[in-house]
Amino acid sequence: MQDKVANGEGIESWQEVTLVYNAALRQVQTKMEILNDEFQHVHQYNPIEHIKARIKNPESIVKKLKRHGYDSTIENMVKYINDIAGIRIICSFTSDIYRIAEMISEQRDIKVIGVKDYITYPKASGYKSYHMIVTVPVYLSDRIVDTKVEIQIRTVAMDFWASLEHKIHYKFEGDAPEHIKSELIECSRMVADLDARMLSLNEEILAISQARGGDLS
Ligand code: 0O2
Repeated sequence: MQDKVANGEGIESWQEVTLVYNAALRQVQTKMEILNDEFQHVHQYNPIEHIKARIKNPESIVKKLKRHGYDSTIENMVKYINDIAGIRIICSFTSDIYRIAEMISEQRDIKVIGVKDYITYPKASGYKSYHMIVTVPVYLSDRIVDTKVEIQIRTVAMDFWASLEHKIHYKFEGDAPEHIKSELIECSRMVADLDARMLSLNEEILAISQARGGDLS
C-alpha cells in the first residue's frame, strides 16, 4: 500500500514537479471531459466549450514567489504557488460555470481547498472568473501525492476580455495608462451585459423548444 503524503511533500526537483503536476493536470482534464460527455448524454447539451491546460513556466513561478516574499526553492513552489498546474474551462453561459463548479466539488477524489468567485465579486480591474484550488491524488509507485491544481472557469466572453487584459497588463508591467484601464472596465461591463443577454436568449430558446416537445428545428 502506498503512503499518502500531503501537498507535494517529497518533491525535490523541477523534473519531479513537472512529472507530478502534469499527472494531476491530465487527471483533472480527463475528469472534465468525462463529465462533459456524460452531461451531453443525459441532457443533450455540452456545458464545456473547451479546456486549456498548462504548467506554469519556472520564470513565472519564481516571479510570483518573489512577489510574495519567498525564496525560490522547490519547497516554497509546492507550498505557496497554487497554480503550478492550471486548467481553464471555457463555457458558453454564466449558469454553466456554477454547474461545472458543483460537478467538480462533488467528485469524490477531488478536494476543494479554496474558491474565489470573481464573478459575483469581480476584481477592480473588471476581471471575472470562478477560481477553484483543488487537490487530486497522484499515484506514484511508492506514494500518493495530493497535488494542487487551479481550475479557472469562465465564459467565452470573459475569457476574451481576460486574455487581452493579461496582454496589456504584461505590456505595461502592471501600469497601463488610465484611459486604457477605464476602457477595459467599460468593456468588462459590456461583457457582463452580453453574457446576461445571451443567457436569457438561451433560456427563451430552451423554453420554446420544450413547449414544442424538445425539437426547435
Ligand atoms: P499569470 O501570469 O496568469 O500566471 P493565490 O493563488 O491565492 O495565492 P493568486 O495567484 O494571485 O493568489 O490568486 P488569483 O487571484 O486566484 O489569481 C490566479 C490567476 O488568475 C492569476 O495568475 C491570473 O492568471 C488570473 N488572474 C487573476 N487576476 C487577474 C486579472 O485581474 N486579470 C487577468 N487577466 N487574469 C487574472 P498569476 O500568477 O497572477 O498570473
